[in-house]
Amino acid sequence: MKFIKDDFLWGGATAASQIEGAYDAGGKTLTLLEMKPFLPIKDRTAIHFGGQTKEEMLESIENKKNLHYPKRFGIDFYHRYKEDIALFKEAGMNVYRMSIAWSRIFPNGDDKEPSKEGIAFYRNVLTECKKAGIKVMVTMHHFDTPYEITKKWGGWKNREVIDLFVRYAKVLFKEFDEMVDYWLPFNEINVAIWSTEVGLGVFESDFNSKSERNSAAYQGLHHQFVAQAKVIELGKKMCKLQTQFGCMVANITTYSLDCNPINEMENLKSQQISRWFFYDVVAKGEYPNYIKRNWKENDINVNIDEQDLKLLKNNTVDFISFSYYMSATVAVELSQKASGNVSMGGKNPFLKATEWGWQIDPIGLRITLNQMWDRYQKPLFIAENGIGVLETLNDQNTVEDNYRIEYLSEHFKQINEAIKDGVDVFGYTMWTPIDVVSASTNEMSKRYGMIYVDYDDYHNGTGNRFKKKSFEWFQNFMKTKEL
Ligand code: BGP
Repeated sequence: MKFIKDDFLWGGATAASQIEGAYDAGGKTLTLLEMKPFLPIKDRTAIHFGGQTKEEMLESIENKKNLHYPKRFGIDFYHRYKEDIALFKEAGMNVYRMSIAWSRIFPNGDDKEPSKEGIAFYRNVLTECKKAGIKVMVTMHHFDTPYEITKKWGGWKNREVIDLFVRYAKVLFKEFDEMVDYWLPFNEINVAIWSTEVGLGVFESDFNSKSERNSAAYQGLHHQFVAQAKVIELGKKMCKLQTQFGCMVANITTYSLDCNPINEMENLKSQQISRWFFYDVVAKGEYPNYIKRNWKENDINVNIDEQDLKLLKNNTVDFISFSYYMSATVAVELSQKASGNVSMGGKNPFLKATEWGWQIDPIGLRITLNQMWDRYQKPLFIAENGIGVLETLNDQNTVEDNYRIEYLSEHFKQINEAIKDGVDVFGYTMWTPIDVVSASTNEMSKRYGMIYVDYDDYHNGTGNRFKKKSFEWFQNFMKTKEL
């Protein structure tokens, strides 16, 4: 079967804090996640976002020796980007989604001038992509609020952080407009609600009650919505005409566990709160009523002024991007059992799962694309999709990752079907073209790449890159478009 859209963008996605390393080069400061030491994980299927408390993290940093911080080292893309971009080109990628680290541009949040070294590094990376004929989508914030902003302003719960972010975006537009095709102000903006540490640079242990915590999380999120709208407004003035601005939401598609209407209702509510709400605000420019009801019922208080609402309405996104790894099931009973703020949902007996319990569901991608197109009628982009696996190099210095080839090709087929259904989807970036440090587990050994990187969880290894079998498969797909 041949993929039907000729001008479709195919490539890979990475994030600064998981790939770059060189955590203090050019005056770069740390982010909260770069301060998290690696602690081996016992239960792979548990949700690890959030992880340690502020006290545990600070204590372990100050008092213990021999700790390792994987996100500070990444895979040393900072020094090896030329080699990596050459491999991306060789694979046939025509788009690369990367992120810029705020802490490389304004290491202290409010520096008088942006860092020259930071700007020079990204200029080199972007130039390399352009030379390789690869289009670029840049994420401005990928879980990496500088820790200086946490320390001085308390992270995104403070409204003043909006202006700091807009100032940062202004520098990016001024310096890089010519070399960037698509901008995403925030990665997985809904993560702010699941983990204030990851999404907002706010310690989870800063709160005394659930209502206080959730009010701060939604307040921080609102500040990010406003910041995104302001960045779009500014970008439309500063960037070349073809530049497009999108949102990025972590998409958890769910099904009702059975046909009991109370479970279907629970599923609808879960979809509204974990998924539609975020797209509704950035694509329609409105706060939907169901979220206001949810806030009222859960004693959540958010300050939103009239000016903010106007800004959101006038600066909606040009396109919608999302990550899609899995689907899950929802039932009233499961929600009651779920701890914390958000449930990742229950098991589906019809699906297989990865070692981390992520349920593989290619048809769910077609369903998702159709639902989103019906709801928003805006062009769609799949910003992340892939499979994390424990892998080792074999004697031939490769990995026979047939499971990844199957995962990718089954998802590609469902994108093809969605296009035939009439959905306007224009691109796909796999997570990831190259092994990087995992966002949620801090492990190197949760590998997603079609390129293997010789580092272990403690950054032992040569760092050398090796092509897996999926590299060749992807290369061939890009030439033939045969699935
Ligand atoms: C998304 C993030 C990525 C990424 C990916 C895989 O949530 O945007 O940064 O890492 O998920 O997750 P993980 O690395 O936790 O397996």
